[in-house]
Amino acid sequence: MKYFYLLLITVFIFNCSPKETPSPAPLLPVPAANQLAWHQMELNAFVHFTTNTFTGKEWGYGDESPAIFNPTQYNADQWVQIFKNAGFKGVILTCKHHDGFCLWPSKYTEHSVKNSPWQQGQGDVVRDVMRACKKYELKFGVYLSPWDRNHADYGSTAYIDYYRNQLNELFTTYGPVFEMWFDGANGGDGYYGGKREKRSIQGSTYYDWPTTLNQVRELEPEILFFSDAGPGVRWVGNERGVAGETNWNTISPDTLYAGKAGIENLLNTGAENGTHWIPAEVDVSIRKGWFYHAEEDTLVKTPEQLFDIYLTSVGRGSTLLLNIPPDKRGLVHTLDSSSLMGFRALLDSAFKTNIVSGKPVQVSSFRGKDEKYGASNLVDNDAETYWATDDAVTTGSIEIDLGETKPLNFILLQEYIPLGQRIKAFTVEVRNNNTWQQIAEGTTIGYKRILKLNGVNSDAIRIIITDSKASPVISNIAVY
Ligand code: FUL
Repeated sequence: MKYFYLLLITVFIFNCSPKETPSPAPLLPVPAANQLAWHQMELNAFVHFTTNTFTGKEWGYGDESPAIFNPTQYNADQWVQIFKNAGFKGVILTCKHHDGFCLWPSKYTEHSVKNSPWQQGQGDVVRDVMRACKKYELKFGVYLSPWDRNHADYGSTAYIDYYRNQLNELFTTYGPVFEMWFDGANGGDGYYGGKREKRSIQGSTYYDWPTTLNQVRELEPEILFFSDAGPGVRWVGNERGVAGETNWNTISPDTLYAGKAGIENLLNTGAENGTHWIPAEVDVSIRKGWFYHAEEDTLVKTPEQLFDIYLTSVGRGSTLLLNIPPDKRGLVHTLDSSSLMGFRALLDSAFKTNIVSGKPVQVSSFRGKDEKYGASNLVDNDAETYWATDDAVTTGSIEIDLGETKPLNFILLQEYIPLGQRIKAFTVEVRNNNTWQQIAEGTTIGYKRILKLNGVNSDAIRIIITDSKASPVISNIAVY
């Protein structure tokens, strides 16, 4: 009998204790762990450096002599230290561009630094950049152009073996590698071991990417592959630094492949009901070209231009891959580094003081009336807590009292993307003399969305989620 009462009491206590409201079910597809880490990097540096730096070309023909590669004051540490100071989190190096010249002493070709006068043929740019990345704690990534205008076998299966051998060489000699770039460009003509002809390949099948990717994954399981179609990260569809104002991280990759024409608009916006999480990466050069050319010294993007690019890339939920090409000396030119430092200063000042941090927030509703999903999660500076609504609720409003009238320059919103990308449309309103006025609107949010508020004065701000694929889940709102 004693035990019976004990059991009754236990059942009673169990039923009275408050039930945990289950968190929202993920809205598939969701990012993999390596994609999530990539989103959080936000700013990466791209480095284009090869014989083009010395010939003044953008696409070397493939007949350049290794003898012309001879930087006089080369210092990869200088590059990476500048990138670090600018706030970059990773570096992707063109280990081989379309001209086929290899920046490491590959045993599979003579067309490499081992036949250059530079460091008496003992130099290795890939090794040096990797080491500098370790030193400055940036992640290291590689670009290995599939199109090779130097190689005699390009166009046949023998070249695919060559390409795979080189990947094997790179991934067993250097690393870890966080991202690998597969460029879709192919202009057809080239040196091709002296044949000097045009070679066409079938872009959808020639490279047999699945086999190649699996080979690399065996050596580097966490790697993210970039190409037009992913599978880890997709191209944003332009080289101007502009992600779609509507930017879904999702897309259906089955009919896409690197280099396929006519898919730029789709890549730019992604697809609301895409089957895979393949976020867009925004690649753009600080200069007109991808390689250093002295005559483009006057065309280095200004800090203000770089800041605008930040808003149209990171501010639209993408990661920015900004190309900074070393010059003929093998150094990042001061024009580029000054511009980068100016850019950093603009970022630091624009996003210095989040005036809604810890402020009182009112929301239209929150999930299960459970504080775990309450409004304060939006302004607690904790990326792991979020505001969420009940499953059936796909709209809502968030109102933040500023306590006094202040000029507002930017609003920054972040969805909790481990549960998928959900929000389709929202508006931003400000209050003045007790009257609300809409001052901005947006569509998707994703990992991060930043909207300009142009210094409008206000004593409260309201975000209205007007449409969402599923109940909205927002981890962070900041106002500057
Ligand atoms: C393009 C290439 O053709 C350019 O030279 C550059 O490498 C850019 C990042 O990708 O497809």
